[in-house]
Amino acid sequence: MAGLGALPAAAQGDPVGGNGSTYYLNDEFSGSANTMFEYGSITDQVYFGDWDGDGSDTAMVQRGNQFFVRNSNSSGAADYSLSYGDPGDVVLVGDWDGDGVDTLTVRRGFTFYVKNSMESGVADTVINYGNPGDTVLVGDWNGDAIDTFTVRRDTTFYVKDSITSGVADYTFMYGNPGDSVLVGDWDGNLTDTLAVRRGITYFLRNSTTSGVADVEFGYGNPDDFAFTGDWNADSRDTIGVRRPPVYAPPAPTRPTGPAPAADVDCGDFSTHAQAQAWFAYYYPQYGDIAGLDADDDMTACEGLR
Ligand SMILES: [Ca+2]
Ligand SMILES: [Ca+2]
Ligand SMILES: [Ca+2]
Ligand SMILES: [Ca+2]
Repeated sequence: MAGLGALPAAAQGDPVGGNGSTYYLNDEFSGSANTMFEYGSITDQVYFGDWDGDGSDTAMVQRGNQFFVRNSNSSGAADYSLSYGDPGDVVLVGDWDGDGVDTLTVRRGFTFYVKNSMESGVADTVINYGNPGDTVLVGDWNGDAIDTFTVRRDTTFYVKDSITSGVADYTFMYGNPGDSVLVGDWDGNLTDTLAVRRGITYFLRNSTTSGVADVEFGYGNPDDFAFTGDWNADSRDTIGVRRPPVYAPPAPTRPTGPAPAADVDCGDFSTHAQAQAWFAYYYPQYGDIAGLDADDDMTACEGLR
């Protein structure tokens, strides 16, 4: 195991959602944050995980099929980047092999392409689970240090304890159909369980069985976007929030459908501004499909300046 012998962190494996570049992490089930930092841009897709196996979960942003990883919960630039999957893929984060390091899985429909290293390359394991429209949660439901998938349908959770194709190992019910659901190891017993969030109130449960909340507390603002992880490497997961800017810009217009033909080049634009606008429109969904940014600095067609 990498790191200092700390227990593997168990972050929520889904994207954080929302917008904003300011993050408030809370190490207790209390009303006040312990840590605040800025990372990435306000429209980035953001994930939290333990990328270096030191026991604490930190941020990663996704732009196209590139992932920019930060290993500390402080303001600053990415420590490294990698590419995985295709631009527009939704990824899940977890420790699929129990080595204490969180890595990526690309989900396409009900097929999961599991990768066990934070390196560019092809999947290590491919499985099928659930239906294409299902909501999927990631956690270590049985305490064997390996994160696996649970499918949510309304208030029923279909738990699978291995990275294999097949039916659920068991099911349980929690919360209401419209609840926002979070995953974490709230009590430090090595198993992940659920919380639901209603406004600023969090209802934690410490077992994957049907029943009522064990812990209830309030944190943050109603328009925050909540996520979970172990911020201080004490092997207990707690809540963090992503706070929208005071004047949130409208969500950027995104292209839909298949990528456009990539036979565009810098000679097709008369100004740098036109080339940059074309690049900025397609890049988040499809990457640099036309090769306008040969030096990867996010500035297209420098020659037109
Ligand atoms: Ca791992
Ligand atoms: Ca497990
Ligand atoms: Ca637990
Ligand atoms: Ca913690």
